[in-house]
Amino acid sequence: MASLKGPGAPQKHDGSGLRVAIVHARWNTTIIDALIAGAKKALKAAGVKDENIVVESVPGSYELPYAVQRVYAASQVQGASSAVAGGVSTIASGIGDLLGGSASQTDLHGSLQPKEPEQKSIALSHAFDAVIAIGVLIKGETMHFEYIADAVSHGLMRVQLDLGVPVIFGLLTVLNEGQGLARAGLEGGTGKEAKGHNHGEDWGNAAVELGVKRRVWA
Ligand code: DLZ
Repeated sequence: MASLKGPGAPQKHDGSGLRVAIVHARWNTTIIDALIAGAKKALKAAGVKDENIVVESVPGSYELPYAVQRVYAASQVQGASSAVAGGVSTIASGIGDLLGGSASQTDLHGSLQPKEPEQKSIALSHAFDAVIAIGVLIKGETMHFEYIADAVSHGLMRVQLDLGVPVIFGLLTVLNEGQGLARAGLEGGTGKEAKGHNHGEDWGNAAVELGVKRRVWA
């Protein structure tokens, strides 16, 4: 019998004109990586172009609301300046630089050299149509989990309402690693034997649906 859970049969939406950001935490990387892969798979299946999917990371889930806010704001500035310049332009510095991430590095002689920028090319046609925030919180022995889960949930809701951009809630709040692996399609292992539903795919589909509907609702 089909599961009663879930968003029902997937709706079909054309994502070919959308720009989507994925902002993810790095804690619990194995699970995170699978969720990102699932989200990207769904975005691409809906027609979102590779160059219009921008991925940015932060250390932990607690950092997600601020990072989503900044990543979206940076894309608004880029979108506006490219509109003034008359069309689509690209930069080769990566959105990390827009977040103040162009760190310096020390060379062999001890002097500080600017770090080579990552060569990510970002199409600057317009601001992101949706942002997917991905994090995995695993309950420990203290109240830490409850505080972060609550703060991040409220933070992400606030960001999407304040900015008027869909922020897809990709925060898993699980009681143990097994529950996280199962929700990333990694039940039973990380190889070919892996099974289970990857929730990242749902988040990719939700980003496309909301991105398209937002234009209609504007
Ligand atoms: C500190 C912490 C702990 C204990 N657990 C998690 C977790 O399960 N998942 C997660 O995404 N982040 C965790 N963090 C890190 C916090 O989210 C945050 O990065 C730090 O408290 C620094 O603000």
